[in-house]
Amino acid sequence: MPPDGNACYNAFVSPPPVHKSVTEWVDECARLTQPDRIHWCDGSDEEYRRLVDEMLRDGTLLELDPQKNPGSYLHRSHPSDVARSEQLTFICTDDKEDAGPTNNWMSPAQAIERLTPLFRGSMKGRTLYVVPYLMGPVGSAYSRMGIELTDSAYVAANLKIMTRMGTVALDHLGGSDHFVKGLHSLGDLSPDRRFVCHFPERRLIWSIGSGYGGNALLPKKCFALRIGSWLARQQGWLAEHMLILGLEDPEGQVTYMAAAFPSACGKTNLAMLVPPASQKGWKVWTVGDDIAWMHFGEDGKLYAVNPEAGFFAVAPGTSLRTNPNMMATIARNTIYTNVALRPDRTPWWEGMDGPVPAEAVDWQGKPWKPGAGTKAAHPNSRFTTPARQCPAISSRFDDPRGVPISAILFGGRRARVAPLVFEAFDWRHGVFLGATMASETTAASTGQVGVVRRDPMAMLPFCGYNMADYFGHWLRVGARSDEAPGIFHVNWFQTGPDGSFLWPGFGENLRVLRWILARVRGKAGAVRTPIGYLPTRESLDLSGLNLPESALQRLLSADREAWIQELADMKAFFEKFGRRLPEELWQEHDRLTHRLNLEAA
Ligand code: GTP
Ligand code: SPV
Ligand code: MN
Repeated sequence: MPPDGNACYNAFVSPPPVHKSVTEWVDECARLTQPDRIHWCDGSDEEYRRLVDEMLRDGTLLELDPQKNPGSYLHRSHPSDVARSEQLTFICTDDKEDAGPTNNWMSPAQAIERLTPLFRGSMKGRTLYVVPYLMGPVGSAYSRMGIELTDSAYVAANLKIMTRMGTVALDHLGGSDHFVKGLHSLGDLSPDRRFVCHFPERRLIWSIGSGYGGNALLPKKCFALRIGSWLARQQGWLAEHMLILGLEDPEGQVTYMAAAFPSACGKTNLAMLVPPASQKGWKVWTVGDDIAWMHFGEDGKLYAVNPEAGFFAVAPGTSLRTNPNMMATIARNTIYTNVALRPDRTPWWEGMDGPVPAEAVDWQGKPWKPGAGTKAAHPNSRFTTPARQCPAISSRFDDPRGVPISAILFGGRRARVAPLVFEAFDWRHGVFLGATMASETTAASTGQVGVVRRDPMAMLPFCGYNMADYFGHWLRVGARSDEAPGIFHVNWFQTGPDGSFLWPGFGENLRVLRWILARVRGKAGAVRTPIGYLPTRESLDLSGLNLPESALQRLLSADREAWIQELADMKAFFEKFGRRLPEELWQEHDRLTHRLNLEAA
């Protein structure tokens, strides 16, 4: 037990019985950060209400209209702190090569030296919340434990929604000391003193200077993906930036799929898809919208669990038309971050149903009117909402065994080049498709928006180790199984000459899921092309869409010239990894080159 009356803090809520390594670490962090109080979170509803009350009092939260948005609140971040900070995110492995060319690296010693002065006394006058959390279903062999120490009540409240928090997590830990440590402080919120550092060899995360989502909610990207991917390679599983959905056919059979799209590229929307009226009898069940932990079972099948318990999802563009399931999910008990506020104290964002409000308060708290030339909601404004409230939540959401995955989809946001859907020839070619995926950057990360970059498996910002080794791991795990899922590539985002989307997207994406399902069942036609199998016009249900021939042409074919140009960029990307890149990927690159050139001849 930590000593009572320690000079570093003047109030102490005593910890529950835990392994001594937990209390020792909490004590060590408290000596460094010097909070006024320490609060051990039990994860109860009552505790959540107290956190909210405290934040309503100090202005961290504003209450929304209790009739129209019961139990829901608005939080406004510091304007410089509204997206993940990839430039300030570091992988701190002993050997620089283990972080690889796509990650920022600092040595552990250097990171500790740089961040220690920032953490020293950073919690003075504040409360240190000890947040134990469980990632994954209760009772699952695949679930993992972490503890976040944070001086942000907003973070603690978000974690109550996003994870299985408190007592349930400590029960999972039992007497063991196997947990991921995360220390987080808001610091002074200055981007000059902001760092998100990962020490995978020490199962440790240090984050300071940001209160925003992926920088501050350490279980999400920091643990479930960066530390998670490291553990996954050691232990033979996969930690991926993927949604998980169940597609139910008109006979009632459910087939599960996982899909990796980069941030703000449509995972949440696909995971909650509502089929259009034309697709009678079909249904999509949501298992997860952002992260999948996947293990090959003894039967050779790949099983996935969603480590999270809530959704931290993009607000702009969310509407009854695009995502009615999400609109129902957020009807109550939701924390909104950086959206606009209407005069009737309801949230608003660009792309929501109904008229644009004649006046509103924008995400920075300033008066806003249409035509102001600025967005009312920040383009990366989000809401945090319990997964259990989703009308489409899968009955297997909490299944400790996970769900068997029949297809893996990779996809990006690409105005040109990538067709609507195509299938890999085999696992190895599928890994190549994932490894060479490219997408336009979005507002989810600080920096320029709309620039095409290679974002392998949508993991560029999230892989906690050398990506060359990550590709090798993917190649190995799939090669071991005869039951490995089929691998597909999708793109909902091709645009026409006027910049509008060629494909209607959202609910209509069901047509593509149906083709994928038919392919894994061996029941759909396809044409073999240099890049993979593309749907024949007859095999994809396009009825009633009335798409112009020019659009169909672009959606359903591979532009050879454009793909030949891609080859050089893929090669340049691969070359970054030097000799560490698995030979199989160079072979796949050679084969693609050969197929494209043969066709050209
Ligand atoms: P993260 O939470 O950042 O990982 O994002 P995500 O991949 O879950 O993306 P999300 O589903 O929230 O979608 C991001 C944006 O893309 C939203 O503004 C959506 O409205 C838009 N979007 C999603 N699906 C489609 C689609 O099929 N077509 C088009 N045109 N836009 C889409
Ligand atoms: C993403 O950026 O991919 C997100 C939001 O899902 S964050 O929690 O910030 O990572
Ligand atoms: Mn994400």
